[in-house]
Amino acid sequence: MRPATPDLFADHEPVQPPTREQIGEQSWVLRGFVLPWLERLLPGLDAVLAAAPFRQMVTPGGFTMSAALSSCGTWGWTTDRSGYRYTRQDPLSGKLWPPMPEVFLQLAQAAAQEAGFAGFVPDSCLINRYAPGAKMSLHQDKNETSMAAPIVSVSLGLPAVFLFGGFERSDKCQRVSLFHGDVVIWGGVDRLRYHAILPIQHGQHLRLGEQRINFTFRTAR
Ligand SMILES: O=C(O)CCC(=O)C(=O)O
Repeated sequence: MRPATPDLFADHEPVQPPTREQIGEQSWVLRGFVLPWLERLLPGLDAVLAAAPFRQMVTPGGFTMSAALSSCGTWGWTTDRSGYRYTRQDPLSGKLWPPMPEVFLQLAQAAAQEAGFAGFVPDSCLINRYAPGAKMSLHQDKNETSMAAPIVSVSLGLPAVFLFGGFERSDKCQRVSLFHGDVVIWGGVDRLRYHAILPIQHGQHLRLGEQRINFTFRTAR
């Protein structure tokens, strides 16, 4: 029998076995991969945000990013008028970025391994918060010292359209719909592919409300 009221604490997504979609020679989407980790992941997220709350950063060009950011791990990705870079300290508090919760590391490593990147050791987890209308413009991830490690990107909350392009800004992009619990991994020959997030549509996610949260795991140094 269906419950009379919806269970606000249940995940809305139907439980399906995780599937793997290849979007590039060394690029994969792991559908629903995060769902079994969620109950351990969200308290870790709360702890990181208590120490390093979301804030909107300014690009070197003087634009305020629509996504709000936080970070954990040894290195946090930051931007201001003087450029994009990784820092050990949170520029807001002057303190070290909070440590990466063990469950974050385990999830990132398990996802990387599933996509053929065994031995991934991220030292940085950028956390992006997108309210409806927020987006991430087309870019390459190239502030890292080495391109040997993959990027592991976790989606939670509202859905998004991820654009996955080529090696030139003008290359045609694939449109990949991402849902709560999906992970995208790209590395190796695909490591420098352009990518973007289209503006998030209005909606309510039963677990995370009116937002999309993304974790981007990288090896910065
Ligand atoms: O939110 C996403 O899925 C992608 C984030 C991203 O591309 C980045 O932080 O560099």
